[in-house]
Amino acid sequence: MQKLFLFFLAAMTAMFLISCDKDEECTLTCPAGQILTIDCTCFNTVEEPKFTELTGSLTTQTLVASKKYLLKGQVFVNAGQTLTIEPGTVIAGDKATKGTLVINKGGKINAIGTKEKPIVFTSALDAGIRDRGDWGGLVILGNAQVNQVDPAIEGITPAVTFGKADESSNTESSGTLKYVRVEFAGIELTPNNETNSITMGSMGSGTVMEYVQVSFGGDDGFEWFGGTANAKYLISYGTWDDCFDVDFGFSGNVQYGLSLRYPTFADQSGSNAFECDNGPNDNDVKPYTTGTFSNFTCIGPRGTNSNAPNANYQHALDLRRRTAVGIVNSVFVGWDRGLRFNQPSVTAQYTSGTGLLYNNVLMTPSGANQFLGGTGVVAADVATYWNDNGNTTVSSNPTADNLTALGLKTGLFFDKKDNRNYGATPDFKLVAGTLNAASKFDKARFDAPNRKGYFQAASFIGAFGQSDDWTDTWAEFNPILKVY
Ligand SMILES: [Ca+2]
Ligand SMILES: [Ca+2]
Ligand SMILES: [Ca+2]
Ligand SMILES: [Ca+2]
Repeated sequence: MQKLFLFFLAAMTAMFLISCDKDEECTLTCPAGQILTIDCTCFNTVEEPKFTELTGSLTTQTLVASKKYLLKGQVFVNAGQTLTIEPGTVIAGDKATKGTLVINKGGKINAIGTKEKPIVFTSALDAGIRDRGDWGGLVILGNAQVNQVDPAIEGITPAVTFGKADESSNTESSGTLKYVRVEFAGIELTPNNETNSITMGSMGSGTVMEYVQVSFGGDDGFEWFGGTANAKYLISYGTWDDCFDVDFGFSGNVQYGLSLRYPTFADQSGSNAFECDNGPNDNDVKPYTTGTFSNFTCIGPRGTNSNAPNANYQHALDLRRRTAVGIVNSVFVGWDRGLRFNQPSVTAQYTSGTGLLYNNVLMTPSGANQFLGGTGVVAADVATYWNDNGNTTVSSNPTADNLTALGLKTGLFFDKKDNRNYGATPDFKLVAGTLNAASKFDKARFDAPNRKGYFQAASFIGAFGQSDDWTDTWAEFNPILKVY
């Protein structure tokens, strides 16, 4: 566009100069897509393509920061191929063809950005008009263990299964994602089936995933289906369904996570900070979903008493169908409903010590919605488990006084802000308050071979202490207006 503007400027100047000299008639007629220039020739008005298109199956190659890329349709990186992406590269997803990037089993993605030059997967639409569901999303599949038989991600064609029943590929690597953002993903691939911003099916523990933000997705922010991969420093921002969704026997470790909810939209399936299942039904299949999440700060949709969130909002923690996830050293504020054990099988996992909720802080209004039970679960048993395992409850909506007492800053909720107007550089660092207490990793769970040594000591509960805001520089909190 700038090129065109400069041309017109030059043309106007020339026209002025020439009209002063001579007044010759030009009778040339230009074809469609061209305009007549002052020297009586036709000039091509078609701009150079903004994007380099990526389609079909990609062979091993590097995407460079000097170009912008467009995913058209479902784009695969198949076994034996590696997609490398330079720091600062922008990859957009095409809306009409539901652009989606699928790293297939045995394929790899090496998207290693830097704090100053993150790699951005985003909408192909211009700043100001981007929205959730502008494209598919990022799907990464591997061969690590899963508790379902040959599961597939719905809507991916040709259908690709992921995972193995055994542990033989548990240390596999699907590559590295570092300083990466995924924005406006979540298009509906098949009816009522939106993609997550990032879907991980049986990713192995050799995969590295650190500093990854998903924003304004049309389904879950991050969803794990089985696998053993670990991650650190995740942000789920303004997503539609669940911030963190865990299924099919995922057993990895994740430390430091932030989620922030926009109050007026949520999914009909019920939007939760964590929605965790062992499987699609309550069957007793192993390995159990024992993934362990430590140091999460989950800021819910209710910023003030007077700003009621969308009615599809549900729980801070919705634990379902025999799940046994570990959630520790984390804080949940701004959720009208607290913790639900949805089946008796969930209660059994936690009371037996297979699942673990430990050293967490939950701020939620007092009453029947603080602790909930599904059919056959007594809510009082949920409360008993919580209270007996070193967890804390603050019985309140997130009032300024109560947030300050915890050490949280009070302006961190979306509350009534426009969704394009969250602070550009929010500061999540704690101030003095009760969250300045040591994270604890002294349960038997942390002695398991796949966990030992993974979690870092922290002098705080939640994702941030007083000295470091790890979202600085690379994360983007106003992506709707960001010009790429
Ligand atoms: Ca989902
Ligand atoms: Ca979900
Ligand atoms: Ca799920
Ligand atoms: Ca949900």
